[in-house]
Amino acid sequence: MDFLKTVFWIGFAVLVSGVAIAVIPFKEEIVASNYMIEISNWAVSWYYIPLEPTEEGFTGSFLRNSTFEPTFFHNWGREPIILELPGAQWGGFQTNIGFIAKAKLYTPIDGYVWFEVVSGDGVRLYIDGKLIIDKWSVIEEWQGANSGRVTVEVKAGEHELELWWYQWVGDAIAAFDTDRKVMVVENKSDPIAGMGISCTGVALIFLAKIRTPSKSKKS
Ligand SMILES: [Ca+2]
Repeated sequence: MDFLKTVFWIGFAVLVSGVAIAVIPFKEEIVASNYMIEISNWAVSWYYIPLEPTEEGFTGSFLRNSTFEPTFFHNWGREPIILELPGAQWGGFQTNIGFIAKAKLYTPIDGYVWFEVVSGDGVRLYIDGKLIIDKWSVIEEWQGANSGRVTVEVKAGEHELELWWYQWVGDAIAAFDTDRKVMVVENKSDPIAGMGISCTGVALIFLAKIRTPSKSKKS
């Protein structure tokens, strides 16, 4: 009898926990919201860099300014980069060139956004001065692009994106991408797990109740 009572109360406790898990939002999940970030065009400053960049960055002489779209993909291959810049009148740099680009980012709510950058060779992405993607190395001539992707928390309001990029050897490629969707943390219950646990509880209660009469008759 005592054993069956115990089974009954265990079943009852399991049932209550199951219902709680099904109903109470206890686990955090990152889900897409309906909000999008806005990004301005990039203001790009180009530099001629005679010396190989170091961990600190690159030093060079300013060439000119240009702009990029909010998200961009430029693959110059081994063609002179200059050819795609409007009003160009200098050189035709295929190597020894870098840029520092800045764009404004606005998000209407706190959330998470992913960014991806591609470069051959080095690239660093900063948000509000904080380094979030670091691919600052010369890749070998025959290798593909250097790329990095990160999901970062961005608070509601305006922020500054800064992109450092350089081309040293081989192909030249520069890209920045994001789907602009703001993801948010949502607390969720787990109805399926809760239902499963509740069923176990109900089964234990039934077991205790069904077995009780036959046992009591025997005793
Ligand atoms: Ca390269």
